[in-house]
Amino acid sequence: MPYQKDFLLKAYRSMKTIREFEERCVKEFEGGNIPGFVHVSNGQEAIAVAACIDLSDKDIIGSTHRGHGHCIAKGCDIGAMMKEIMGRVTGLCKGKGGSMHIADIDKGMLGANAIVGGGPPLVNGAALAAKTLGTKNIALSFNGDGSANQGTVMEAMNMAVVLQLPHVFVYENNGYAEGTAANYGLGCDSLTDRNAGFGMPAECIDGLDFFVTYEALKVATQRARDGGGPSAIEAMCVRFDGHFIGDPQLYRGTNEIKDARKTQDCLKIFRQRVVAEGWLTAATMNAIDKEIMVEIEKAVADALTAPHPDPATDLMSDVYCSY
Ligand SMILES: Cc1ncc(C[n+]2csc(CCOP(=O)(O)OP(=O)(O)O)c2C)c(N)n1
Ligand SMILES: [Mg+2]
Repeated sequence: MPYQKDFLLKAYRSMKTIREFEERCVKEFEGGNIPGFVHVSNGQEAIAVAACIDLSDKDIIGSTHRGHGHCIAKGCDIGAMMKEIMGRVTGLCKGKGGSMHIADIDKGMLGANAIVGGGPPLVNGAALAAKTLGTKNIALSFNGDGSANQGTVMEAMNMAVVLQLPHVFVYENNGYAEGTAANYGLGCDSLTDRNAGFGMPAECIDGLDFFVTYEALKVATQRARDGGGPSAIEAMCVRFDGHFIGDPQLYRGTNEIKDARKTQDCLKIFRQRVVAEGWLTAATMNAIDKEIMVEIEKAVADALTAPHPDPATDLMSDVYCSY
């Protein structure tokens, strides 16, 4: 078999954890337990996991406003994440960041980012540091289709080519930027052609297929590690929920989401493939599902009873960072 069993189990566990974590965030938000604004990434799990599964903690990723899946794929603790999302002091960022600002430097997770297009310039910095220090580590930015049209992203792509940085630009093309269709927001026919125009290898792949995505990422990350410079991968995918939890999604077709959940579910596609190939059994994956549900239940229960930050002591701390 072309993949180790441990690898397949890790990939499935990670994707399924993201799925259930996100579905639970929807419920907790609707129940009033999560403050602010939350963007979930269910439907896009294959890309996050395929991109991160081979990375070390020293390899850096930069995320977006839709970042829970990237954090989980990079190894962040889901208990600490749930506390962060619920604004608790024992959260990953002491409850001060919330859903859109989760960071975990120990895991190489540079941060989610509420600024669309804010990630790639920071990830260029991490890539430049790796190149300058000769660490052989790489940096990877996740980007939405909408963010591709931001000046910051284009500047970062150009700079990455000029400096030949070990930066892999991953585009999660889920068809929408808020309510704007990707093919309306893009001024040319193909994002991938435009990415290639910056002077880096660029390809468009099926982001619903974990294996296709993994193989493409493997080539791009190895190229970066070997000093071959940046690459861009546009992974086509589907956003199962609204732009934010509570989005009425009037801009989508009546059956679009229902159909996508039926026929464009990367987890179902993964399960069908591994069972058909005889690589994993349904029973093994069902057992993992049960374990994940227990972990998520615990993460939520712990978060709900965790203390909030204390304005008297926590409000003015962590405002500046010193190096
Ligand atoms: C600089 C900036 N402009 C606008 C916004 C508002 N905004 C938040 S998410 C978003 C759409 C992003 O779309 P995309 O990059 O495709 O990511 P997706 O939400 O599909 O994951 C916009 C316009 C923002 N947060 N930052
Ligand atoms: Mg999008």
